[in-house]
Amino acid sequence: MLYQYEPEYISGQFIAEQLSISRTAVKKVIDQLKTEGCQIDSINHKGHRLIQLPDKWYSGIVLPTLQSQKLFDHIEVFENIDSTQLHAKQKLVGNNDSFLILSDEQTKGKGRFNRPWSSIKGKGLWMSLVLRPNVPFDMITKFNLFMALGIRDAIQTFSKETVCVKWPNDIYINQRKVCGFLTEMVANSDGIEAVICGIGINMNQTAKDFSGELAEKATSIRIHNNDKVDRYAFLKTLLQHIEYRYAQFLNEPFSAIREEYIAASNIWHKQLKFTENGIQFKGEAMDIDQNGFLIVRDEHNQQHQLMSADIEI
Ligand code: BT5
Repeated sequence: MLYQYEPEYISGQFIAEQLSISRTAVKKVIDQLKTEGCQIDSINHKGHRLIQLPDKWYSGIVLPTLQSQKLFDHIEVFENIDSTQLHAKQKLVGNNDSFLILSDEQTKGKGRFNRPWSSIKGKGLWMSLVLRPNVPFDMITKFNLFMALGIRDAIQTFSKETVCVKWPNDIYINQRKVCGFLTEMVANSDGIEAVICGIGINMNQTAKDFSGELAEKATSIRIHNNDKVDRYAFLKTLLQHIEYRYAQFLNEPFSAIREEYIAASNIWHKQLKFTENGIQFKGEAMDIDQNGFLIVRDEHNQQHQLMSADIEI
């Protein structure tokens, strides 16, 4: 309620009436919120006003923020978890639900090929989205391409600098990675049972939050924004874009977004290093074909059609 009424003051009496609880209970919760780091201005005879939230997800705000979305049935919010992706995979068994898992921190965040994903507390958007598209399993690559544009567009709304897609799994701002995502699936011979899309977005880190290899490789939205990013506004924007791209994925071929995807990509006109199934080669990206495969010409003038690969820029 404090978030909903911000920047107005609301009285303890009003909160108590709305929630059918006692004023003592209201006071207890407000005191608790303050110890958690919520900045609340409380004035006698006037009430309480939210000034600033701490860097954490409150399910009481996430739920109303995402109320209008039609992508999933429920949301689970954690302060700390090993990996939202691992948890999502356990949760999808034995039901047909679509859902979202969010966490303030991951202790074992994973990228592709089990590479570690740095997910420090309160700074990023670490989430896994489980969807149930009724499509054959070879559509997973196409799904990834549509998601990339959705995530890119959402980040662009909050960034002063141009945000690019680095085919097939990364989002970049100025040669640095701001987001990595991966799409996994559970499938049987009839088709896909579930798609699990794990998305890691560096939202509010400052440069000093990145150490080791990330000091040179990573960036956050905040670094390219005038101010700290409002996590709820960003989450809402992201899910609106994902919802739009998911509907597009279900109804249209890749060719419908091919030109947009090519224009959003940052891999053109440069020497790149590719690793595909453990084999490395240098080359140049020439095109993305009608099916989303990357067409590459290597240094021996050989042409490759890649479905997925690691690219070093
Ligand atoms: C990815 O893998 O880029 C996919 C990352 C997906 C993470 C999300 S977070 C929510 C969900 N739960 C999980 O456990 N995972 C998903 P890949 O292309 O393999 O890139 C991994 C590489 O990115 C690492 O080897 C580092 O070089 C770099 N990296 C690690 N953490 C990073 C960060 N926070 N920002 C930018 N780069 C990072």
